[in-house]
Amino acid sequence: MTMNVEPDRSFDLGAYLSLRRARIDATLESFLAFEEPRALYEAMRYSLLAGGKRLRPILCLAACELTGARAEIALPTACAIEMIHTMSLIHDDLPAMDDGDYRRGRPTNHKMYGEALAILAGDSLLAHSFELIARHTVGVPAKRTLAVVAELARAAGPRGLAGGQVEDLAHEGKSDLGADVLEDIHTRKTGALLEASVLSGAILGGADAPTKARLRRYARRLGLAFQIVDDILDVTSSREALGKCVGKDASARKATYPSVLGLAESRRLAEMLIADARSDLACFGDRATPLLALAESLIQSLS
Ligand code: GRG
Repeated sequence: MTMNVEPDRSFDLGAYLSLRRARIDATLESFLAFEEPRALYEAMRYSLLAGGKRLRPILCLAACELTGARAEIALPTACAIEMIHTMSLIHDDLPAMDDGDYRRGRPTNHKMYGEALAILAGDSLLAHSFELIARHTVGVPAKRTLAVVAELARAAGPRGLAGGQVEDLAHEGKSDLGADVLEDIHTRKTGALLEASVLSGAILGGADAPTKARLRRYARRLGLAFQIVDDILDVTSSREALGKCVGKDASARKATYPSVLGLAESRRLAEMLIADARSDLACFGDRATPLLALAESLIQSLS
């Protein structure tokens, strides 16, 4: 049953997000200073520091704070997560994958640096992210750091991003997919990293098992709703508004939520998932305010 959780109207999500983004952007910059080979660092920094909503690191910090710990202890992990996400965007845009030419408001990585360097920039961001967690996580028992490494490696690998992408490519051009297949693809391709972002913050903060289970449910529902909203905006929004190519799903004849369920039903499903995600947080009271507001803002991005 969905519990009604009233949003805290006094919470200024816009101000919260700006502050968090600024902190994450500054830390990302410091974790990826130029070294040799300069061309490789340039390509890595080009996509990583190009902006982006920084949703995943913000979720990680918010989940850490929900446990009562300081967000600061999760900052290296939050930045590592953004590196893994950026790697997936660079690789997703490659000609062998989605063949995108515009991302985060600028030409895609391979358009700027060529395919070889784009692949290596993605690989380097992935490897660098784990080095960052191992070297820079302080004030946390090593067991928690190890659990975070396992959580993120799982999310990036065959059970997460990579596996979801393989499934997605395999189903290209098939318009008769069932909603269950679509859910499986997106749970891995998009949901796994969002889930791992929330869980990593909770693990670092020392969450107990029931807290982790509730946050995992919240993150799963949020992750699926996020992909549904992304699919809807690919149909209804513009390249200028999103900073990335739109309409590509239809031209690649991809099965998406709007193509399988229709726009209205997709929207209804996203709203239901967000309502359920919010009720997963009911027992946390005020400590869940940022996570609640983030879920709410996802639905508002459709209006
Ligand atoms: C090499 C281990 C390995 C994995 C790569 C390419 C790939 C496998 C997976 C693709 C994953 C992918 C790009 C999923 C789409 C997720 C999505 C909706 C991205 C958009 O996220 P936003 O809106 O983007 O948060 P910004 O730019 O704001 O960060």
